[in-house]
Amino acid sequence: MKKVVTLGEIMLRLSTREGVLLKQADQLNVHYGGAEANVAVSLAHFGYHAYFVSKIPSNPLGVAVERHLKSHGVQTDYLIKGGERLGTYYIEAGAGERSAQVTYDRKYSSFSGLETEEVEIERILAGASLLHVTGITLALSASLRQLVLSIIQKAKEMGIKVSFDFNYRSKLWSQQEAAEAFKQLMPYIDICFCGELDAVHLLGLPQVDTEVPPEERLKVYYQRIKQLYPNLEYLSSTSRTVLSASSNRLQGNLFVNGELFQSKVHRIEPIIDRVGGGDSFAAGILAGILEGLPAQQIISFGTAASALKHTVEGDCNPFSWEEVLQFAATESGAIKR
Ligand code: KDG
Repeated sequence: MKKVVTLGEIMLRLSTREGVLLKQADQLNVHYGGAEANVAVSLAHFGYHAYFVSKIPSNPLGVAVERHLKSHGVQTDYLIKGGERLGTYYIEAGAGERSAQVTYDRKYSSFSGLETEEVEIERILAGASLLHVTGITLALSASLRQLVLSIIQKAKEMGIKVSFDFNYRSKLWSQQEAAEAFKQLMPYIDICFCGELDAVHLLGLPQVDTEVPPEERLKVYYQRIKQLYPNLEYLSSTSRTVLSASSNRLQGNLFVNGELFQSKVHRIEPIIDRVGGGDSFAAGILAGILEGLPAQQIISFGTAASALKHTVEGDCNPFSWEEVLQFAATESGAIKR
């Protein structure tokens, strides 16, 4: 099985149950999450040797987080131990028209202090087929921006596919800061997860008339991005219509060789937990690409993986390749590995 590498922060997640505000809570549910760790978990469940690179503290929370990763089959050999704390985040559950709220408590985390010199980049990348990083890491510190740039440059040199998910988080930085950092990386990326809003607000593309049908609009954006960055092989995103806190419509988009492929529209109801849905999607798309599936099957698989994630608690997707396949088969017929 192929070796894949993701790099990012894993955090303790503390969440209220539905109907309870954070300020009222006397109990919180414990999960662990972080976009790149979530992708590693999915890829491990799909059968890959998924390595997660990060820095965690040498304390009981560090032990817990490592156990969490191992319990999902993620390889933890490249976890660096040190620093003072595990980043934490809180989720106040939404209900009806009130959406969920995220509160970060992750400043000065072990990961945010990680320096490029601490990471054995060549050893980590040796034998890998894919490196996946996201914009969240870039938001956390200048030293992490340097590390991400160094690792993706080395991956390119070594002929490893590089995947980048914009994952813009407005609570971490401004659009202007993100735009600057993202543009620096774009020339090295093979697989990019970014949507229409990212194209306009982070890549600065002129807005396409909103009268143009959504599918055509997205195609225009993707064509323009591809003109700017011809290195991009795949561009992908989900289009989500939020119907309520517990109901969504979800469709996946994949742009490759100048063509846009879309999944069927999934209606997800009830949503048990939407956090990590994007990471599950990204992992599904990456797995489809690694397996050399045809584009229509890649997008069906990725979107099915995301839809399934919405039905379970926590940030991670625990479904195997076969389970996602079986679910996806209901829409597109058999997908063969
Ligand atoms: O994509 C899900 C992530 O947002 C979640 O797991 C937490 O990584 C996280 C973040 O920084 O928000």
